[in-house]
Amino acid sequence: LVRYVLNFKKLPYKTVSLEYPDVEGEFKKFEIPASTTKPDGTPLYTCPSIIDKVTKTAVTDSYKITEYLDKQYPDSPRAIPKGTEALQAAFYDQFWQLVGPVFPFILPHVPALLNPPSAEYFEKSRAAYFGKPLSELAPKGEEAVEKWKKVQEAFDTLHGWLSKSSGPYFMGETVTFADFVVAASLKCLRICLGPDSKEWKEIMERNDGRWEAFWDSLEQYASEEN
Ligand SMILES: N[C@@H](CCC(=O)N[C@@H](CS)C(=O)NCC(=O)O)C(=O)O
Repeated sequence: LVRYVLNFKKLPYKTVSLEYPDVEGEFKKFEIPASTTKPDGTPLYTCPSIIDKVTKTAVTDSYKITEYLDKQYPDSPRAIPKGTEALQAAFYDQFWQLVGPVFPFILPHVPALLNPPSAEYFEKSRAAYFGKPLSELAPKGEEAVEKWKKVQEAFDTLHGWLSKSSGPYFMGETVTFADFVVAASLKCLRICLGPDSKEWKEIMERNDGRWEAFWDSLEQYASEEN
C-alpha cells in the first residue's frame, strides 16, 4: 500500500526486506516505533514502516505513513486530498471489516511464499492468534462454499460503492488512497491465491470485469522501484 503511495507521489525510496523474526530487533535499532500490541500486551512492530532520511523521521502504519508523506511533501500529489481525510479514514476502516471473510482463504498460503525463518514465525504467531494451525483455518466443503460467498458479497458491496462514482476511481477521475487500498489488497489476493487459481479468476470476472480493469489501471503504481 505504501509502495503505491510512494510511486504515485514520485518520491524516491529504497526497499529493505526483512525476515519476520528480525523485524523487532532491526526496528529498535533504527528507532521505528511499534504500531500496535500483541494479544499479550507487548509491542508489535509491523511492516510497512519508513525511515525518511531527509527529516530523520521513522513512521509506521500504512495510514500514518500516507498522512506523513502528504504533509511532509506538499509539492507531490496528495494521496488523501484536503477535505477528504475523514471519508478516507472511514473507507479504510470499513474496507477491512468488509474483506474480513477473505483472510481464512489467503493466510494458509502465506508460509509457502516466505523464506523458512519467516514461514516458521508466521505459522507460530498466527496459530497462537487464531488458536489453531493455519492449515486448519481454510474452510472446507460446504462451509467453504458458504464462506466464499461472503467474499463475493464483499466485492459486490465495493462494486456498489464504486458505481456511485462519476469516474473509474472512488473519487471520480482522481486516483486516491482509497483506490490504493483496494489495489494493494487485490495484489495480496493474487499473490496468495495464485494468478491461475479459480478464486482469483472469479474475482477478476466478477462485477462485469470491473476489478480486472481497476487492477490493470493501478498496476503502474505497484512497481518496486521509481
Ligand atoms: N496497521 C498496519 C498493519 C501492518 C501489519 O500488520 N503488518 C504485518 C505484515 S502483513 C506485520 O508486519 N506483522 C509483524 C508480525 O506479525 O510480527 C499497517 O497498515 O501498516
